[in-house]
Amino acid sequence: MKGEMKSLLKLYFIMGSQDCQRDPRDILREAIHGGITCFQYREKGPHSLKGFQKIQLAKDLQLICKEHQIPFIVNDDVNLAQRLNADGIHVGQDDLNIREVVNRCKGMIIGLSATSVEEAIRAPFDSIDYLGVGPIYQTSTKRDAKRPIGLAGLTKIREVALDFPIVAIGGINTRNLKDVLQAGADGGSFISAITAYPNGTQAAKQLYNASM
Ligand code: 3NM
Repeated sequence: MKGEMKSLLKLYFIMGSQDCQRDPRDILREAIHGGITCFQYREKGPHSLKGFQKIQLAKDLQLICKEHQIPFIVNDDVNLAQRLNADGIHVGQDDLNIREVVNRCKGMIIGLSATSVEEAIRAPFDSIDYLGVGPIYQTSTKRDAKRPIGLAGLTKIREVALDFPIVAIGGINTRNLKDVLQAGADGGSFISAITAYPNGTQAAKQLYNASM
């Protein structure tokens, strides 16, 4: 189970409409063809969709994931994850109480963010499936991101998490992905390293090559 989770985390693409200059459906299809292993729908922050439009886009992206057997994980919104019967839910430390999420999302993949060793130590390892650790590097994608913890911070969290599945986040790209994996992450997650490029397939392929 842990091994399976780790392979799903290898190339973890995250986005919402606010991250896309073109149709998010096209970007997701391209990224899947380029080799991503997991997708998180994160419709959040300035210019994000609300209400019906958010749900409609979620359904479209979920269908694309289903067609290609890629796990569809919802960021933060437990109601949406339940309504769509998503494959998983990812929550941060400031989002809902993790115990409540665990109770409400039985059977789903559950991801929890950790930005420090202290947060990682407090994580309910037997009730969740993976930790999202970061920001590793500076990111301009999330306005309220904490200070980067760097590779040293990642390595410290790896030490306390033993062999628990970890995906790294924040400023990860083709140039630094290998370092992040060597510092202890099982995979990298990305927004701008895919959405900022005109060809999502090529961007994802280059990330895949950089991970090898
Ligand atoms: N969460 P990019 S950093 C969504 O540290 C998100 O928890 C972060 O975007 C955290 O790959 C981040 O473009 C943004 O840097 C990641």
